[in-house]
Amino acid sequence: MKRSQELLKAAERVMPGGVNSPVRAYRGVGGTPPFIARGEGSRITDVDGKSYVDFVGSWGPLILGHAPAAVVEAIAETARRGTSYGAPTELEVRMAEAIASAYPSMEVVRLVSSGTEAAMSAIRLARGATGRDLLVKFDGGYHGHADSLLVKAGSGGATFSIPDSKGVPAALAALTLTLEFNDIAGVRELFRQRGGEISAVIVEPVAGNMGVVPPAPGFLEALREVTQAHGALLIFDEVITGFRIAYGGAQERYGVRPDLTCLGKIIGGGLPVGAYGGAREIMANVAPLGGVYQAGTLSGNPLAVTAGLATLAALRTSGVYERLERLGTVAEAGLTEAARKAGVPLTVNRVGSMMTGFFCDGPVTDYTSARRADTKRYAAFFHRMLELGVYLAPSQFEAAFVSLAHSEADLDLAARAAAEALKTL
Ligand code: KE4
Repeated sequence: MKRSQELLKAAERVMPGGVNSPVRAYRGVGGTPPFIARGEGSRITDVDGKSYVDFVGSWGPLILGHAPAAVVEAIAETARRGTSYGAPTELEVRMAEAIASAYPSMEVVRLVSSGTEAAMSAIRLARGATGRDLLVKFDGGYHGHADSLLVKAGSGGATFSIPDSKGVPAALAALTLTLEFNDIAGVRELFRQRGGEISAVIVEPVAGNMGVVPPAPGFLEALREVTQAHGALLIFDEVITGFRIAYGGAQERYGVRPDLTCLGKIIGGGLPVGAYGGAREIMANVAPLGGVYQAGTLSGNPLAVTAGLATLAALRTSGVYERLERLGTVAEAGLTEAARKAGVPLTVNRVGSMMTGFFCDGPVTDYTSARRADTKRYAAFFHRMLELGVYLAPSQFEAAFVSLAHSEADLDLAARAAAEALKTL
């Protein structure tokens, strides 16, 4: 840990908390974050030479694992021809076509450079298209750090219990209404009262930022029906779930068609890409066609799009999602069995290759129940696992990801480490 500690000191002198994204500073679990020197397949190695089986996967993008040959080669080959033009390229057409064919609800797509940009743009579009100002999100839902969305946010917000960020004008935050995830009655009641003022509901169809919480049966269908009935748009934030829980994301897995979808992470294959899209007539509101402005110097960047295209191509190989499902099942079973043997209360929520073990007993179905989890116990578990060479998210309120690069041997190592770590709890 010596080199990481030296680097953290240097980093803290020139970056807030020594990091470029808060969750990386380990404030949720304490201790010094290992600085990573390289990644390969399912493993990462830190600057002190310790290697780990990685279940963070850069927070979701690395569904193929680290440095997959096809992606690295595609980036290198593209870079030799140039890195950015600020002009249209064929690569962007191919990416938008690939997204539109995987997501029928996304007839027209705009590429941006992050999930935050995708969600920020989607809500501006919804407000512009409907002429309404109110926005509905769910407690613990995280959609990036745009002002309107940092209200009772998950992820960093959940870890630090700063539901509302400083610097967000009260007047703006007041336009974002929040409900409990999976609370169908609450959604119906809110729309009964104020449906005519609501531009959109934005939801992670499978919550990932309060930890993994699947939609309750009928919840997504109810959102679809209620928004339709009141002329509000339904926005699926599939930045995590897109191409993760099915090639066509949550809208394929649950058969619910949103008006707008946000994508990110996997479609960049580890480089910065985000996207938002929907029906042609809604997207006709987006500049330069319509009056909703959104722009970006590096939107559709050739290197990032190339990495994404190579990743999506690999995900179209037959049997990929069956393998991810099988690996997820094995990972879940290993953790569940380890907790049972150690007599530690643990609730595991999993959808496909994304999962969270909550240190509490009883079901976790929303943000309130997720917050019952024992974060101190999670921190102790986290550090013991790190010592044993297993790299988990440094927060109870995040998802763990299995990739196609994870072997049964990796999962067996993780299960044995969990058994050992849970015993010491
Ligand atoms: P980015 O701007 O970080 O690319 O995407 C924001 C975002 C939007 N929507 C969902 C559902 C997301 O999960 C995210 C980002 N996720 C977090 C952690 N789960 C990224 C990690 C971080 O903030 O460092």
